[in-house]
Amino acid sequence: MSTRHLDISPDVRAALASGRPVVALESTIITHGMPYPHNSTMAARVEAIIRDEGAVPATIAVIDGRVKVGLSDGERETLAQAKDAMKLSRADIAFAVAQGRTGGTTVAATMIAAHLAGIRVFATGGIGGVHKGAERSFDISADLDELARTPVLVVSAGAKAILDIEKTLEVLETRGVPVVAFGTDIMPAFWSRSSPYPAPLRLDSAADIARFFSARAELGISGGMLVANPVPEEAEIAAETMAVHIAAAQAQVDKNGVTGKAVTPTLLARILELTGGASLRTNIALVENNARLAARIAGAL
Ligand code: PSU
Ligand code: MN
Repeated sequence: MSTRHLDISPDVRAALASGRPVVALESTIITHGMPYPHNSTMAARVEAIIRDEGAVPATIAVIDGRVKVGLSDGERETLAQAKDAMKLSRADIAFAVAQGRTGGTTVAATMIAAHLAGIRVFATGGIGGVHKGAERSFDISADLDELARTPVLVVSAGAKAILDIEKTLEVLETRGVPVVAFGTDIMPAFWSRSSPYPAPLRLDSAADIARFFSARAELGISGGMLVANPVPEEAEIAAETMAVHIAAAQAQVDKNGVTGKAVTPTLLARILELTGGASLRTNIALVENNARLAARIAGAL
C-alpha cells in the first residue's frame, strides 16, 4: 500500500495529523448522480455542513490521474462541470490513475482512498447494492464487497430504493457488514423514511455508533459498516409515490438494454424527470443530513 498517487489537501492533512475529525465524501454523486449546477451547490453545501459541525470535509475524486483527498473550490467546480468524467469503482480507479484520467469515485472507490489516507468516516447519499432482477442480470454493486473488506464507516440514507433492499440486506449480512439504522427500527429507503424491512441493528446516538465501530476494530473484525440514516421528514417522498416512478424508470432501463455502470445514473436521471425534480431535492436533503451525522460520529471517534 502506498500513498504516492494521493494528493491530500493541506487542511485534511493537518486535521489528520492532529487527530481532528475528518469526513470523506464521494464524487460520483457529483459527476453522475446529479445534474449541474445542483451537483455543484450540493457539494459545497455538504462541505460547509461538515465544517459547521467542527469536522473537516475531504471530498475524494480522481483528477488528471491524481487521487485527490480534499478538493479546492476550483477543483470541485471543475469536476461538477466535467463532461467526460469516468465513474470509478474498485475495478477502475487504478486505470484512471495510470491513464491520467478524471473521474468521480463511487462509494467503493471512495472507501479505498479514504482508508489509504487514514479517514474512517464517510458520508454519501445511498450505497449501491443488489439491483432488482439481479437473479438474471447479476448486477450487484461493488460497494457491498468494499463494505465487507475496507474498514470505513459509511453513513447513507439506506440502500437506494431503486435496488432490491431485501437482497441487499441479505448480501450485507452474509459478508459480515453491520447495518445500523439511526434512531429507527425500520430500514430507510433513501427518498422515503421507511421500507417493508426491519433494520438489522439500531442505535440512537453518534457516540453509540462510534463505540460500536471501535469495538469491531478492537475485536479484530475487518471491514466497514453501514449506518442507515432516514431522510428528514420534511424532505421525504412517500414510498408508494416513489414505487410508481421507480417501476417506470426500471422498465425503461430494461427495455433500452442499459447495463453495467450506466444503470444507476440512468435510473436516477429518469426518476428526477418523473418526479419533476422532487427526487433531486430529497436527494440533496438526505446527503446533507448524512454529512451532519457523519461529522458527529467522526467527532465521537
Ligand atoms: N447515491 C446517490 N447518488 C449516486 C450514488 C449514490 O445519491 O450517484 C452513486 C454512488 O457513488 C454509488 C454508486 O457508489 O452510485 C453505485 O453505483 P453502482 O450501482 O453502479 O455500483
Ligand atoms: Mn452495477
